Amino acid sequence: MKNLLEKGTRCLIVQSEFSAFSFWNYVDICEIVGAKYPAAPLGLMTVAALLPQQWEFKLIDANVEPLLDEHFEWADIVCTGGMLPQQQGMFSIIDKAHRYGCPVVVGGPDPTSQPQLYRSADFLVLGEGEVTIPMFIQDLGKGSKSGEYQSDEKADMTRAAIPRFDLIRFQDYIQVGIQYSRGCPFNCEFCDIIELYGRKSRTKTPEQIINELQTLYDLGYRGHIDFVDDNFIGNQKNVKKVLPAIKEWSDVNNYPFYFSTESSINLADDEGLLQMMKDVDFRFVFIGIETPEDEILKLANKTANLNIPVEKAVNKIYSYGMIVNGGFIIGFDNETDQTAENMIKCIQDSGICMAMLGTLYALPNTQLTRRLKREGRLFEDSSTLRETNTEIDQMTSGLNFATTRPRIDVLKDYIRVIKYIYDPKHYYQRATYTGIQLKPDYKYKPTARKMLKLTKAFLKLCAKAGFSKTTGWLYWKTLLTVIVKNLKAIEPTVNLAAMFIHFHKMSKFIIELTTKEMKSIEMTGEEKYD
Ligand code: B12
Ligand code: SF4
Repeated sequence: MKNLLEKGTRCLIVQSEFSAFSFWNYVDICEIVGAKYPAAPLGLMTVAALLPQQWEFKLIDANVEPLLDEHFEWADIVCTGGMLPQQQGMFSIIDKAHRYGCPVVVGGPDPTSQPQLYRSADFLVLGEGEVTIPMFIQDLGKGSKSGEYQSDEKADMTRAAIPRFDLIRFQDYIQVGIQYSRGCPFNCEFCDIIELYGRKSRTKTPEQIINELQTLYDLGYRGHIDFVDDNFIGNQKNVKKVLPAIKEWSDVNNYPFYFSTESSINLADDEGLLQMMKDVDFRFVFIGIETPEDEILKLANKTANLNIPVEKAVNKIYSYGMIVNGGFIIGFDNETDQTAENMIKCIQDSGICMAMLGTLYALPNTQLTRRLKREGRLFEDSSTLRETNTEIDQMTSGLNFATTRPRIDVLKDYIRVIKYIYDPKHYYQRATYTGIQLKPDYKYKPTARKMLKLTKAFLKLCAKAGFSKTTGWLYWKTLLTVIVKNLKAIEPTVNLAAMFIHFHKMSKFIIELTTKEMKSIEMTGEEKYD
């Protein structure tokens, strides 16, 4: 067998496919703007940067191009990794690579959380690649044919490698990710971030971030960059150092990028920080709101959100030009008959269009999972995905445990909220509200070529949403209202209007699946449900 550490070893890196019905997989919007998938596979580009650089790499993202037999014929070694919804995809890549006689290396969040499921792979490289990939390479050099590598050590982000952005085609994606920090200081019961990455927010240095921006710039990338951090403001001291550095670099380079990220809701308390984000053109921020009910937040230990009026916080962020996308959860212990109503009011009053409402999912290796297990409530095989067509993300595969309220009531509430918030009239009401509140000051200006592409996309959108029976009138009314009341916010409002195409499709799918599940509970009876 070939010594795999040799120069020229051909390494196939595969990102397996996500379901088209996932909340995050807005393929219709990709089609309108001429891309194939929303987000580039940052984890695997990072892995490529950590593997021996004398190797030859091919990164195939099955979300943007088909994975072919010839790719396996080409390869000496295959690497794959990913999250829970990619489980079946990863299993089939392992099988296929073996059929072609290639050793397989797996890593990433799901193999790290449940390595027992991936023992058919030759090498399990778990946890943070910065720590475990060197262990794997060392073993490979000694001629090992298999191995499992895990470490309690957390990666020193100040020594992180620049991801191999050169391995993808930028035009396939709407956004490219970069990572500034890992970990989060909070301690929410259902969260696996703190288990995987710890409660200390470890950051890169401003110089590293500037180097990554410069690399993307030199490779010709322009446009949307997503900071994929678990909580961008988790290290408040450091984030205030990196933002001025980004501003200085952007000033010199004429603002070639605009940004989005994830943050805890206390962002709204810090106007200085909000201004710094506005100054470098942050346009979207995803916030885990989960529920507006303090009693439930307390039980879930989501202390960051306690006593914070959501509508006020969201409005503050709008006033700095950033659209708020929110994560919401139904299915917590302590919920009542009022929960659905409270949730609807919170989403509608704050104008959050992109409201990702899921049922509570006890992710493997979380405090919640351990508690439910102790209480005898966690279902067996609760985190093995069998039905790839229906088990997509927590919007369709949550509640993997016995609920305190009757399960059927939780599901009824779930459908009720989804139906309400993704009803065209209610959705467009929120888009109008956000469009009026938002105070953007966009710095990034697309090139003439990109502008032409965007104009084409806008016309396509007008044809699709503006002349549809369901949304036609609402679409034009929203656009006109925002043109009259807050012209500066017309571009983000158009984006929100576009996203409805995806949410409409996705909500119908969720309602259908959940209704089926409810029927099956009615037939089998709640107590037999497992
Ligand atoms: C950005 C992001 C997304 C983006 C983009 C995803 C993409 N295309 O890459 C979007 C928004 C689309 C997304 C969606 C979802 N996500 Co997500 N996402 C993230 C996030 C915040 C960052 C991912 C990232 O790029 N990290 C930076 C890179 C460098 O880290 P990494 O990928 O972990 O890779 C490192 C190691 O894991 C390892 N590694 C990774 N792969 C491999 C492979 C090999 C061979 C080796 C050796 C090592 C290795 O080495 C890398 C360097 O250390 C993570 C949280 C996190 N901190 O990672 C959640 C996370 C990965 N997502 C998660 C989940 C559950 C989802 C969703 C199912 C629902 C949700 N929570 O939103 C959906 C499903 C996606 C879909 N389309 O169906 C979970 C996964 C949990 C699990 N146990 O599997 C995480 C951990 C967060 C969470 N708790 O919600 N996600
Ligand atoms: S704030 Fe978000 S990332 Fe931090 S512990 Fe809570 S759920 Fe996890």
